[in-house]
Amino acid sequence: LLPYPERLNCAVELLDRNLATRADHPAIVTPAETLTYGELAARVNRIANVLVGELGLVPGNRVLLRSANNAWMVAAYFAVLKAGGIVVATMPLLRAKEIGEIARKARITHALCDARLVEELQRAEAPELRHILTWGDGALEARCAAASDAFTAHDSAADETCLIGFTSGTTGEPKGTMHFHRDMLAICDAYSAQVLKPHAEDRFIGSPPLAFTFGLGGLVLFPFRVGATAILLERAGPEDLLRAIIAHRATICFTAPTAYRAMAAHVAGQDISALRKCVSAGESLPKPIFDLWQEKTGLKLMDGIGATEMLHIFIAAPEEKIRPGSTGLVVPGYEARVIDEAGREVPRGTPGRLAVRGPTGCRYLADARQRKYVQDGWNITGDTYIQDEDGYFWYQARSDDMIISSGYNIAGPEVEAALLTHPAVRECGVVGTPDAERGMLVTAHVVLHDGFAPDDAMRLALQEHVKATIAPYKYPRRVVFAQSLPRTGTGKLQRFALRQP
Ligand code: 3SK
Repeated sequence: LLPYPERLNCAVELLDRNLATRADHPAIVTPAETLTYGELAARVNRIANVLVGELGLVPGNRVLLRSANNAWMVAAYFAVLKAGGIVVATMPLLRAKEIGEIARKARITHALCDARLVEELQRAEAPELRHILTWGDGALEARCAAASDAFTAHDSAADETCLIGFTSGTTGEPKGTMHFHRDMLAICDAYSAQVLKPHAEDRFIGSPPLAFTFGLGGLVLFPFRVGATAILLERAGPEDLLRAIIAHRATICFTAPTAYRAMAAHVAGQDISALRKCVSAGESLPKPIFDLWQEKTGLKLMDGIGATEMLHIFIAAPEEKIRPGSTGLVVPGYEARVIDEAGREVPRGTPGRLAVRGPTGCRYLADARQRKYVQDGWNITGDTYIQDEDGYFWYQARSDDMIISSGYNIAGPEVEAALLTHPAVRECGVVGTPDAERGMLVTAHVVLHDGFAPDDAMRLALQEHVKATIAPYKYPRRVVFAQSLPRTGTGKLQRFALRQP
C-alpha cells in the first residue's frame, strides 16, 4: 500500500476527488432518487454546514446515524466525516435499550436520523445527546435548502478517528472499534483494488446495512474510490435484491451466503448477464452454496472473512485463485497466521485461532478487552482456522459463543438477558444449533417458573417478548422447555451440553 500523507480527510479523497472527472456520473441510485457525484457532494456540504453552523459540531464530536441504506444516510455519513466528526452508525433494527448503550459508551452529542426511525432513538437513554435532526419529514431538508453548498473540509490527521464501529461481543456488551481516516482508504486500496478489482463503470449492489462495515465498504467506499455507482436498497431481502440486480444491471454484489442460496432458487430464466462479481462474507460460505451459485449462474462466489475490528475483509481470493470451500489467501498488505493458546504459530494443517494484522486494526474504545483481543499488534479473532501448505485458509468454527445466523452476529448471553426479563422465565441458556437454512439457529433452553405452562402460546409469548426488547432478528427461533439446565459444580451454565443435538 502506498504510504498516505500525514494529513488527509477521507471524505475529500473518496468523494470530492471524483468531481474533476465524474461530477455528472451517478454516484448513488435508490428507488427514490439518483444523485450524481456533483449532486451528492453538494448535499454533503449543505449537511456539513448545518452540522457546524447550526448545531455547533466541532471536530471529534461523535454523531449517531440511524437509517436504512439510502442517499441521505450516505450524505449524512460524508458530512460528518468532512466536518471532522466521528460517525457512529447504528443498525436500523436496534431498540432504544441498545441505542442507549451505544450512545452512552460513544458519548454521542449529535444524531442524524431517518424520521421513520426516530422513535426508538428518542426513547434511548443518552445523557450527552444535544441535537437530533431528522430527514424524510422535511426538517433536515429545509435546513439544507437554506445552507451553502460549499464547505471546507476539516484538515484531519490521517490517523484521526473518523468512525466508531460497534460490534456486540460474545457477552452482548457492545464493543466500539475505532477507525482512522486513512483506514477508510486502506480497505479500498487493499481488498478492493487487489482482490475485487472494480472499475469506474461498475454498479455495486447488496444487502448489508451501511452501519455494518461490510456494507459500508462494499456499497459505498469501494465504488466511490473508483468513481463507480452504488445502488442502495432499503429493503434488501433476497427477492428484492435479485429484482434490483436485474432492474439496475448491477455488476458487483455484496451479500451473505444465505442470500445467494435463496436467490439461486429464483434465478433461472432471469437476465443477470451484467453481474460479474459476487462477494460472500459475514458468515462462512458452505461449499454446497458455492457450487449451487456456480451451477445456476456460472459465477464463482468470492468468499472472504473480515471483521468490524479490521474494518473489512482481510482473507479472500481473487477469482482466478479461488479454491472452493476455502476462504482464500491473506489480502496483500495484511499478515495472517493460525496460533495456539499460547500465541505460537501452529504447523500448517493444524487447527488454531486465526490472528491477523495489517494497515487497519483494532483499537477498542475504552475497553479492557483490548488486552485480550490485540496482542503484539496481532488481532486475535474468534474463529478457528486451518492454513494449508499453499497458504489457503480453511474455516473450521467459531471459537467463542457467538451465534452467526443468516449473516447476523448474535450473542447468546444478550438473548438470555432479554428472556430473563419475562415474568415466566426462571432460567435460560441460549446457544446456536446447526441449521441448513440459516447456518445457525438461535435456540433458547428455558426453565419456567411454577404455574406457567410450557406450551406453544408461551413459546410465542417469549419470542415476541425478545423481539420487543432487543433487535427483532435476535429472537430465538427455537424454544425448548426444560425442567433444569446443565451446570458445572460452581453453577456455571454448560453451554456445550446445550449444543448437543
Ligand atoms: O466477515 C465479516 O463478518 C465482516 C465484518 C466486517 C466487515 C467486513 C466483513 C466481511
